Amino acid sequence: MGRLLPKAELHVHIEGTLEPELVVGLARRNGVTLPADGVDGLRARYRFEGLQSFLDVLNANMAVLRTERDFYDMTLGYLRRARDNGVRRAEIFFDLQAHLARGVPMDAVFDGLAAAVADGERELGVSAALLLCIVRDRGPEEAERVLREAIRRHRDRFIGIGLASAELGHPPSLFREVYAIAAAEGLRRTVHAGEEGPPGYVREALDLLGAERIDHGIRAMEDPDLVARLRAERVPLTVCPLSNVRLGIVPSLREHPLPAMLRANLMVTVNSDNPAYVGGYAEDNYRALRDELGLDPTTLATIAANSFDAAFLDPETRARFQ
Ligand code: ES4
Ligand code: ZN
Repeated sequence: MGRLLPKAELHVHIEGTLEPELVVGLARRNGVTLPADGVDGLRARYRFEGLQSFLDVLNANMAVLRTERDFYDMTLGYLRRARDNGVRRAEIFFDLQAHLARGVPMDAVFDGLAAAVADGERELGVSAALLLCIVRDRGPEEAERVLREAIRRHRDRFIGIGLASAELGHPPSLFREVYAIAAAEGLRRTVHAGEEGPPGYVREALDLLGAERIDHGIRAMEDPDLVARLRAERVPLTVCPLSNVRLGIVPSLREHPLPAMLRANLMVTVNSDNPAYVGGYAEDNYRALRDELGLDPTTLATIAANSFDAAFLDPETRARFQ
């Protein structure tokens, strides 16, 4: 593994790391009936036409997650594969609201995730931390209530929040109060914006939510003034090339804006997003950029260095893991 670039993965949804084999195993263990039979039946559904068609499949498969042990197994499995991809630091989103909505107790989610994070660091040498990901299409009231409860009961188990799921029609401006609560708690703040949504959503994330990073942000390229601002303020963008192609956000890797983003001197990082669904983990994304877009070793090393600069990481921990 020494030949792999050491990297930080800043944009990965833990529910999106559930490989079909584990979905089937957990369904059996928990007596959950799936919408398709077996690994091949599940895989046949992994053809997406936009973000919503992906989210529908992701949410259906999530039904197999019931117990603390399920969350532990999923997360430690991801951390093993991340380590094999050269990941030294992982900042992991989890969809707490989705699990609560299915009747999973909040403690089961946090206990399982946190135990895997601790074991991953000890047994695998991967530094990991959790980002509570607000499910934007469930609206700001529930988000606020769940965040307050998570802070009250599990504040020391997550380092920040994100905002994801269906972007269009659910602008960042709706979540001002949620992000104000997070800021007051000293939580780090990142926001999915400019994946399917317009450049204005990226501006809102920065101006109204105090976003410290933008997840995706590819549609910012449509707005030259915004590009200039992202460059001047060195706002990290957690770009997910294979995800964008597989979800049909961009037609092909050749047409992906990432090279233009690099030419514009934006602070780009490369991430897997939902590796079990989109055809690759962190190193698979780096390799595709090298093999299909011809990015040179210096550029790839810059992207990897950016990932540590953009991580929510104190200097001491960084020195131990980078
Ligand atoms: C997501 Cl690719 C993407 N975009 C927005 N929300 C998400 N949740 C999981 N994957
Ligand atoms: Zn995402």
